[in-house]
Amino acid sequence: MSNQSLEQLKQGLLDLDRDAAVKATTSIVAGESSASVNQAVDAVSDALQIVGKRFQDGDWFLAELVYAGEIAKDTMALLSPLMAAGAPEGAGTVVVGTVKGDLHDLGKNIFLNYAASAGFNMIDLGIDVSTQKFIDAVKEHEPLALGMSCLLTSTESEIGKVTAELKSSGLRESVRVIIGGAALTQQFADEVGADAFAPDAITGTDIIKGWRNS
Ligand code: B1M
Repeated sequence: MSNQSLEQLKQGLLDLDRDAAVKATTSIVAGESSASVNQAVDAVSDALQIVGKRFQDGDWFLAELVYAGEIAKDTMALLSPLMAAGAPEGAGTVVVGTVKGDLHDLGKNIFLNYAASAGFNMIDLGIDVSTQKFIDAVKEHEPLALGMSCLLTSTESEIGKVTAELKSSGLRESVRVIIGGAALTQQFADEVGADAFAPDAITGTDIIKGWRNS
């Protein structure tokens, strides 16, 4: 990452300097920098990886984790409208949410924006979504895919509850299930009977594009 605005964006997050991060993002959004919106999203993700490591290692505390999350949200609010620009119409509906007990939504929202920019009609159930809410949304919207995001190992069992309930409600054959988030793996997806695990938002979008065309 050699671009100055990208460096300033990443450094702003790591210094917990909201003004610097927002200023760098604004300059990228305004086209004053040669950096692309996708590169800016990657810079935010890279910075959050480092934030997570600092928290895990005990170098940063919860207040810093929370504030970094807020700055990331501010920058993503500026980047998101551009990610969705120029979407072709009619790719199909995808219901997406973060599982019950989990409040992380930055990664889910990035997936949501990439998929929306590929023309999918995205129904966002938000965070802390119960099994019943996922099931009700599948009944209501009859989506091509149901997406669940999960970042906490303590909440990953929620995904298995949803796939089990889809099965017992007779809905499992009508919808594909895609899961993503730092806590998850392909092996876990296989265990809970999800159709796919997406390690990142672009792969996730490619997977549902494949389903649309199959
Ligand atoms: Co939290 N947190 N957090 N946190 N947090 C993690 C996840 C953690 C790994 C940090 C650490 O210790 N290293 C750790 C989890 C450990 C574990 O369970 N294994 C952790 C913890 C412990 C906690 C709390 C419990 C802390 C506490 O209170 N003591 C608490 C839990 C609250 C709750 O949810 N109930 C908590 C709270 C928070 C904040 C609210 C402060 C904030 C979230 C703000 C927000 O989301 N609005 C926060 C943050 C920012 C993080 C880290 C630093 C960054 C997460 C993030 O947004 N990453 C995180 C550390 C880390 O992940 N390394 C951490 C960037 C994002 C783009 O990545 O979400 O993985 P990610 O999404 C990627 C892909 O995974 C994929 O696409 C995205 C882009 O390519 N993807 C999908 C994600 N979902 C997808 C869905 C798809 C497809 C692709 O299809 C449906």
